[in-house]
Amino acid sequence: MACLLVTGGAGFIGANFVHYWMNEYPADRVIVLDALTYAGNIQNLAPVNDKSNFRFVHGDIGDTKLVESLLRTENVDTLVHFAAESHVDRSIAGPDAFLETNIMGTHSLLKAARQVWMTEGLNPQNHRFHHVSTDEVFGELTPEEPAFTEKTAYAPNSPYSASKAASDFLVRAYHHTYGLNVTTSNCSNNYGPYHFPEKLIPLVTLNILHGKTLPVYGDGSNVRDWLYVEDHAYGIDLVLKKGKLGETYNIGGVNEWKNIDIVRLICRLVEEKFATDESLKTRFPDCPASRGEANDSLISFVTDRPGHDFRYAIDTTYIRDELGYKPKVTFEEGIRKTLDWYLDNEDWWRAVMDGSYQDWINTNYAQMSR
Ligand code: NAD
Ligand code: TDX
Repeated sequence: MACLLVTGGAGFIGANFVHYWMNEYPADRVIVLDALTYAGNIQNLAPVNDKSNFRFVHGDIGDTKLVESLLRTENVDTLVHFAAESHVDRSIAGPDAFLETNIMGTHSLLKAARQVWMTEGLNPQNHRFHHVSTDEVFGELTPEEPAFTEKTAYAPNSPYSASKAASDFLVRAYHHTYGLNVTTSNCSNNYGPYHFPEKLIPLVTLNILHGKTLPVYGDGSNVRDWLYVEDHAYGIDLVLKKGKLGETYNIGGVNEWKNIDIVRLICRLVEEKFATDESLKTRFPDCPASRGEANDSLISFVTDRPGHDFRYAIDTTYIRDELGYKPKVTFEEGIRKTLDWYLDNEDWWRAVMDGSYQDWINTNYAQMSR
């Protein structure tokens, strides 16, 4: 039986990882450490909160003493580090929080792990620090350039990606210098349940339902490689089980899409849903599809993101050949599942959008944080 400390487990990918792990490995113990920033949502963990092998701790990864005490008292052997400031646009508007959490926060975790696992000798051999990172550290590609491999030089372009690159280097340094058992994964764009509606796919989905403008940056030709979030969890699982210490692994969907094509696809899938389910017209009267109109009439090309990376693409040869990784969910299937999830979980996104889940946290987290 393993005991995992999952940082940022109340966020989008972290929560999906917790659900994946507790389903796959029900005998393991999982502790989530999360500061519940605007992006963290305790409701994302509601399905597991009552389990005796789960614990939620409300706290900051920058609190090194708290992390050390959790590692000791819970006898943690595996730390999976998701906690971060993750939205590129916010990093452009205000980089400070990104440097604080993504760089200093990661360093705080590394210090705590080294102290407890190596200096104090709890799990001196059998420990793992897994760092969750992004393909954005490699910078941008032209349409012709080959996809990012693990050997591509780092060239981060936004304050977000620069802060993630710095954290990747710190993780590398703690392995090289101190011998901490680390692995890192650099993943492409994720989508799926619990995705915070400031990011492209949930934002577009919910704006269509409400008949609001769909803001497409620039001319919409920027390209991202999309991966269903459960397939990211599966990739991390393989790295934890079979990955080489000190190694980095790229995880991706080999699934490149122009932003404008994704937006048009979601417009079309919502129209299909409305055509087969009359009740949606009553629930979402402002959606163009409710009046039999085209959803893509909502598209508006807006001022581009400053420094907007043109294209990301991941070469997954290494993780495929070394660890046998292959995504399980096709894009068509994943995007339909995601749309269904948003239609089935209106309470979740309404609370996220009107901020009332923050009130809910204030009254309820004390009971959940134990
Ligand atoms: P998210 O913004 O949805 O969630 C981040 C979580 O971290 C939240 O629960 C937040 O409360 C928590 N957090 C933030 N600061 C904290 C702090 N100081 N202490 C403790 N908890 C804190 O992010 P996400 O999209 O789930 O991304 C998770 C990780 O995966 C990040 O490291 C991100 O860089 C990486 N990543 C994301 C994507 C993507 O497409 N979203 C792709 C590749 C890699
Ligand atoms: O309103 C929008 N309009 C738009 O055209 C938004 C929010 C985004 N976009 C574009 C910008 C990007 O080219 O869509 C693309 C995707 O944007 P985001 O959802 O903000 O994701 P991105 O900037 O690609 O970063 C994401 O993937 C890599 C995550 O937020 C990062 O945390 C992760 O590391």
